[in-house]
Amino acid sequence: MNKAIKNFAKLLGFHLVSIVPVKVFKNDEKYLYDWIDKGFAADLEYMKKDPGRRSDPSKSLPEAKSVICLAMNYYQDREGKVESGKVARYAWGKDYHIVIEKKLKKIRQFIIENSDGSLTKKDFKLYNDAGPFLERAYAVKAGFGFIGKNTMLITKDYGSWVFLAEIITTLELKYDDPVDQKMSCGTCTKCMDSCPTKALNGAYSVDANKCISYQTIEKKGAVSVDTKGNVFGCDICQEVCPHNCRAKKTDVEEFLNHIAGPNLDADKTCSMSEDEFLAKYSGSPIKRAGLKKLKNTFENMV
Ligand code: B12
Repeated sequence: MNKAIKNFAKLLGFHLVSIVPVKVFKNDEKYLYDWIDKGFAADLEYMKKDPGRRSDPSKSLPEAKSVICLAMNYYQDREGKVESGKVARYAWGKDYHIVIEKKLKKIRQFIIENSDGSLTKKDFKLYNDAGPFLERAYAVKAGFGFIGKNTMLITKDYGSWVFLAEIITTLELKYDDPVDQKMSCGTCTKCMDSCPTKALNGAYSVDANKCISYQTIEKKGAVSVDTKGNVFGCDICQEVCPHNCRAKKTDVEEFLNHIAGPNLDADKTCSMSEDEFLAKYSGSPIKRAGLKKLKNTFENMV
């Protein structure tokens, strides 16, 4: 079953797959509580709600035994130098939540059909970003890579340009024994030095209040920092990372077929009606910020 699941996930387009037993991440939990206590979660209320669930999967699925960890490469090159209206790479094509959720459901169905008949959907939790789960901590356990000073999970083959997802199940599986890839940031501090708002206020620590990604996507009011031409998300701490010399162009069609693309035009965006916006960005992550916020971010751009 271990091999069959991994083969099936690869066929669906996942680039990394590893199956590990459930674990409570006590150390990472400390970092999470500390991060919340310092106010670094800003207005991300979902991060403050019962944080203990994030380090202990059995709080969401009591009989949880195994975690199938998955990663998907989404990297694409930005051609030419654009100074304004930049969109973070993760949002150029179709929303990864939609793309990945479909595939997670297919894997769940595959497992149900290929097991002894006792499993139902209730024996699974499918997580991808929105789940109450420390995804990066599990990705390290799965052997995908290490956590960099920019807090990103950095892999050997794709750098940090991967989305993470997990399937938690009550099914006991044969587990992988990931090899430690012995990678680290060493003495490099390029990400911290390059973050224009100093959101990376120490190694392994992001203050969401200052992070351009939070400011341009999640923050309810207007941006209060110079977003350096970024209108939706920010990739600076990944672009400067030397480990990302290993980035490879994604082969996922849904990401290659652009909806928003690498940048938005200020005039076109600011003259759009709400209906035009919803029609153009249906299925795109851009919808999360909403038209009002995008217009506002353009207006506040230096
Ligand atoms: C909240 C959140 C945000 C917030 C806060 C970011 C943050 N660093 O916490 C905001 C809105 C700012 C954000 C931005 C982005 N995000 Co985000 N985000 C999340 C979310 C939902 C939770 C992260 C979390 O738990 N934060 C709490 C802190 C405490 O945890 P952490 O940063 O992961 O830190 C871990 C380690 O650093 C470690 N740690 C902490 N201190 C120390 C100290 C030492 C010494 C050591 C060794 C370790 C260590 O402990 C923590 C737990 O393992 C996850 C999805 C998920 N469910 O996990 C996606 C996720 C982390 N985001 C993701 C992405 C893609 C982004 C952006 C790149 C998007 C963009 N281009 O704009 C940026 C990157 C900014 C950055 N450098 O983090 C991906 C990252 C994939 C990867 N390769 O790592 C995730 C995993 C979503 C996904 N499913 O793919 N995000």
